[in-house]
Amino acid sequence: MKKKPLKFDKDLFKRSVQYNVKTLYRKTMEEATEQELYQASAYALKDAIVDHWMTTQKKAAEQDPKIVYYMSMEFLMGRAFGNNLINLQAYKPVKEALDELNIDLNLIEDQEPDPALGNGGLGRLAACFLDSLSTLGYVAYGCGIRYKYGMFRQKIQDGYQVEVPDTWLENGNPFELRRNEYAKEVKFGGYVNMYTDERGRTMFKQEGYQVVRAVPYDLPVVGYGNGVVNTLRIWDAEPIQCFQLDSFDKGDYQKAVEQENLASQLCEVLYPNDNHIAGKELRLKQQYFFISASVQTALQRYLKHHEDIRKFYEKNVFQLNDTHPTVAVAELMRLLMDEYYLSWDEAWDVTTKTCCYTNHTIMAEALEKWPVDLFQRLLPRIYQIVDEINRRFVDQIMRQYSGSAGIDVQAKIRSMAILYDNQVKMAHLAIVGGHSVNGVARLHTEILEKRELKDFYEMMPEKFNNKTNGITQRRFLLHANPLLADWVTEKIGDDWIVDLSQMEKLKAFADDKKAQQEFMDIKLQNKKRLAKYILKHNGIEVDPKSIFDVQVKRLHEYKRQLLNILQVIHKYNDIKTHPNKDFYPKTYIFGAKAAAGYLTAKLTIKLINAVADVVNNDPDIDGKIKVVFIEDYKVSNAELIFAAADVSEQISTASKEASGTGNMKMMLNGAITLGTLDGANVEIVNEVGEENAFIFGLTSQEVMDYERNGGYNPMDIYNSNPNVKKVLDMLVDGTFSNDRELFRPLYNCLLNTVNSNKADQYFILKDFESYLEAQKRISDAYQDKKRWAKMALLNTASCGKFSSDRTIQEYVDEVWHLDKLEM
Ligand code: C3B
Repeated sequence: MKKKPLKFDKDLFKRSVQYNVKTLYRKTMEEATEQELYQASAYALKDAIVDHWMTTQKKAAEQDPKIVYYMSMEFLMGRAFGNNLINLQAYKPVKEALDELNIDLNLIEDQEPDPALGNGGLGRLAACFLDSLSTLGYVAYGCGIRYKYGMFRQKIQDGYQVEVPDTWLENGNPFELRRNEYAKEVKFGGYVNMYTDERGRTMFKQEGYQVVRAVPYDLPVVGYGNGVVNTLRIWDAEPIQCFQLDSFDKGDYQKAVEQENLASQLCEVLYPNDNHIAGKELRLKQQYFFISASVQTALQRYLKHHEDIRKFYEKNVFQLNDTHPTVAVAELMRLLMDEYYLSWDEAWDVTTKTCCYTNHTIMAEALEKWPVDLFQRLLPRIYQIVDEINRRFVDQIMRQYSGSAGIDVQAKIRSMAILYDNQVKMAHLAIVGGHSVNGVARLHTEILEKRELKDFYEMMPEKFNNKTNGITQRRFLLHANPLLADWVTEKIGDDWIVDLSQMEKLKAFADDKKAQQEFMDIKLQNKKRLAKYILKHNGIEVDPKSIFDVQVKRLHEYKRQLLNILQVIHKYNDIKTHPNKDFYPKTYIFGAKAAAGYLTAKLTIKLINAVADVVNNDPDIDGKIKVVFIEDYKVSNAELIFAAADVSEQISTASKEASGTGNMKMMLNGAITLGTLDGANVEIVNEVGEENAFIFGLTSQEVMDYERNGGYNPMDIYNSNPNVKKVLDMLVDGTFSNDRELFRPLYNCLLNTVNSNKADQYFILKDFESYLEAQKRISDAYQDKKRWAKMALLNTASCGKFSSDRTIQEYVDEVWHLDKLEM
């Protein structure tokens, strides 16, 4: 039976906008600025959402379903206004209402700052998961931090990245609700006192600590068309009001000031590192801060309607998004023992049955390890608990393996202990303290089991499972690409919006000439839309008829933007030396932020821009290739970019990209993958067929074999391959900079061992020829219009598996066991 669409009162919305303009700004509609009109509209929309939000709360209280707390340092939500309209099925009435008020919906949408409380894939995945949880009707809380400054805004000046603070809260956030009544205290530092309480129990008490007040702000997460509204709860820190005048006398003045400082610093800024840990003390404070507040809330919420805290896990599950929230294991133990008087064994039973951990990377520099002294100083009681967890776990290792023939018990302890080498290993804590460990794509999970976490897998195989990532089609097709969304609906109906496997039905149109033509026309329209954006923001004119070859993602050596730009340089040489060779025009589009302290990444951005300057302005090239670096890549412009991509560059060194999700977003929009057999690319190729993707390069097995044998010698390639030699020499011969030494570090990375990093540790030169050959196959394929259209269409038709709805349903069925809310 077809569900009825949600009701939306258009007239009420209209009146509410007018009323808001008046009461918020004391202005008439004509006087209001675009920003004010946005705010007034957003508040009006929030009114409509709040009704559903309250209903959801009420039903949840009645039905008492099991719920998930998705704990994450990052939620890269992107703009809320348009997405909420979509999920409320209110896009049309709101557009009409605004039209009648003479307000342009698109302009309004553009007034919203892009909430960027995340770095990249991991944060965006969390946002997609929340969307799917609501849409599937599961009760969930996202738990995170309300950073005052999110991911920095990127400016490109003279080709260099410049970081500008992201002041997303400048005008307030109309969608958020401050919840004073749920504020919590979080304690840092001091020491632990042991005492015997009146009932003769040994108790532990933290004293001499600093305390901050955690204040939650709730954001609604609207499900598609079902009236379910979940909550993203992000915490802000405030000082506790304890600044008493007599504190001078008590010598507490200094402490009071420190406490204020701590509160004001805690939630200032998101650390802008992706797949890399800076190891800063403040970061650990951030982690404990939002975890302590969230775990306290979860326990209290449960006890409102339940008696026995020992059964907490029957109604609650914590999913730890990478190791960043792992301190939750020890915090839950602490609260259960110190505040709710459970024994160690009872608390451990609850904790392990509640916690689950997702691993998102095997990059060594992303592994969280905290120095013991820092951890102990900052979290003395938590440290005691971790120490005891570790002691018991090491005991268990010894019991299990001592006396087993051929097993080195000490080696097992070295590789698995939580405390070792004066470090607290957060991944180990997460594995030991929970009942589920998952990777984010089949290949990634396999590498975890066979290599990275081999010893854990052997000891506790039942914990390990795979959950291949997914993305929400509501944002990345329905909102981002309305032309294609309408076309799909016209062909196969609109069930795909909540069931992406329906896309398969499009396969029937793969050879249909008319459908192919329509599909490619839509792509062209989207390319024109992006070309306009590029002209406006970069001042570069690009030809929408050229192949749009797109690599947008964080800048990281393992993602190999350098391989891409080296290939562009080669193409440039090729065109200059063979001006009459047949060549189909290509536009290479890049977008990427580099972590502020990551010099190689920043230099790569400069190189891309320098190459763009030379190539785009060389009359010999005559527009055959263009290079565009899109400034400030973020969720909002990503939506435009994905819709316009012909080629999706997914060229990480095989084994390094845990999954990738941009690959799925582009596939959904009919782009063809040019990639290595890495992460979820493997599964993409599996779904769409090898003939509908362009695969190249070393396999993960080959990469890992080289790594085991100490790498390879890139000099051999440099000396034997004239193409490679020429391209590399151009980095240091003044072609792209008057300062010949500017790009020397990149040249050196590729050819020499630098700071214990192997020469070309990401196998760029090793994969170079194979990559060129794949690029060539693309140009050939594109010139066969029918063939390309069919391939592109089949990509959209084969993306069913990559919906985050599927991923979430797998988590629910295999790990979380949540109950669906009945609305
Ligand atoms: C990323 C990985 O690099 C991606 O391969 C993966 O698709 C996403 O997570 C989501 O699982 N990742 C990240 O963005 N930040 C990290 N610190 C670690 C992994």
